[in-house]
Amino acid sequence: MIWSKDETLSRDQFTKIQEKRLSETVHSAYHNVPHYKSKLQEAGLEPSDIRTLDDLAKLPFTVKDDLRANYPFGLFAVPQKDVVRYHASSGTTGKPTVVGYTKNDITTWTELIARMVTMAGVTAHDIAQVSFGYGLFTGAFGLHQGLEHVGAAVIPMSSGNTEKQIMIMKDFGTTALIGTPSYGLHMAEVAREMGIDPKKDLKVRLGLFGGEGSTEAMRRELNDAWGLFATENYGMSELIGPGVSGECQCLNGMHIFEDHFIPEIINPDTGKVLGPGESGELIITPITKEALPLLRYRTKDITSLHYEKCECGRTTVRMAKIHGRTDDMLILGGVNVFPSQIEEVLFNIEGIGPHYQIKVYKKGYLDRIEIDVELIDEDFLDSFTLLENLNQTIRGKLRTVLGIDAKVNLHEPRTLARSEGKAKRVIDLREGK
Ligand code: DLL
Repeated sequence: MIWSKDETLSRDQFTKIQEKRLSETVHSAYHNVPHYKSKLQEAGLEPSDIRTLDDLAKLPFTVKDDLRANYPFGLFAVPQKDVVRYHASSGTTGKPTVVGYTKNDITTWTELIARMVTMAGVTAHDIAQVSFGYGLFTGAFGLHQGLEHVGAAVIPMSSGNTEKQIMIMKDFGTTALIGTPSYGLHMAEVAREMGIDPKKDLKVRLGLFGGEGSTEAMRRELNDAWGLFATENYGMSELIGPGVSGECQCLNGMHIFEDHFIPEIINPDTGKVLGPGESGELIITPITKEALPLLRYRTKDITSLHYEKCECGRTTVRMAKIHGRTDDMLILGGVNVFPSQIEEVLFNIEGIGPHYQIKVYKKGYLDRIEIDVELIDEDFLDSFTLLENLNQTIRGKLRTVLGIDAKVNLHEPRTLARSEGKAKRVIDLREGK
């Protein structure tokens, strides 16, 4: 089922809507946000210079530091009385990035999540367990309101307290699980430890995963562990929260809601706009947000855009899986590698579990990498030869597939830290990181 006819417009119709809404957004930003007025003036632009999609590239980019420099509400385009909700992104250091919503923004968000969950297969018959953390994080509230909007029964479980999650899941008959993919894997493991087979004893048929990267190998693990159908969705607090894009059941990439967001892909080093299918940094201009308009926001997420027809009937452009961030690329002995590529290699090796952590540090002038992985089978521990062979296999695969030399540490089953939200996969111990 398709939630809204606005997901099936012709390219011309999308262009018309985008141009009209882009112009409104630029006007609002210019007249209501001093930061944008001076940015546009510096670039020698008047709002009326931005009329068509071709004009978009004239606009300056917005970056996270612009939000930081205007903390907390400096980029808001509406008076405080019109704001009905605040959220903030966690941010590992310093102050969080604050975002705000008007009543209309909340309505838009709810509508977009309704589209996204419908696309993933959720209907009014579903019982949806939201296992994202409720609070300043946009994940839980965003999904919650859209799921209710389609008529699903929502269990606002939040993250953590995993045994209770499983109990509720069993007793309430949860059919759709909403959370990060890493937490999804952890929950399945806890269920099994409780003597519950997620495939046989639970009714979860859909998994809607997002908020962090995941590979196809991880999707297979999730599908196998739960006996569910996993889809992925993408979003970002600054842009709205979850609800920027999501996969339909054809699994052809994530459909972007183009009547609300204009996507571009740029070369992150030069800023040059790239064409369909080319990989680079995703830039998004939200075109219906009232409280916090952002022009050409640099997401730092690396993906590509695909306009070919999708069998589901939606005509919106699709973005490929995020295969890294411009700031999480590791350069090891001159080889560029993303943590997601390491994950893909690890997940395809038998005998090790899906939990891992990467440590990067300096030895002399060289960057070195150490990967902690976990054994699935305790029996390995009894045989030095088996352990050594497995270690060699992992190192060999990393060398042949990615060209990197890593130290691999094998750990006993269930000993590495588990995530209840976004997994911290990389610990960078190099100075200044
Ligand atoms: O994570 C919003 C969200 C919540 C999306 C729940 C989907 C589901 P932030 O905390 O601001 O917002 O983090 C945004 O998370 O720039 C990506 O790097 C990463 N991210 C989100 N979804 C995906 C995904 C929410 N499907 C940042 N694949 C983004 C890869 C993702 N990375």
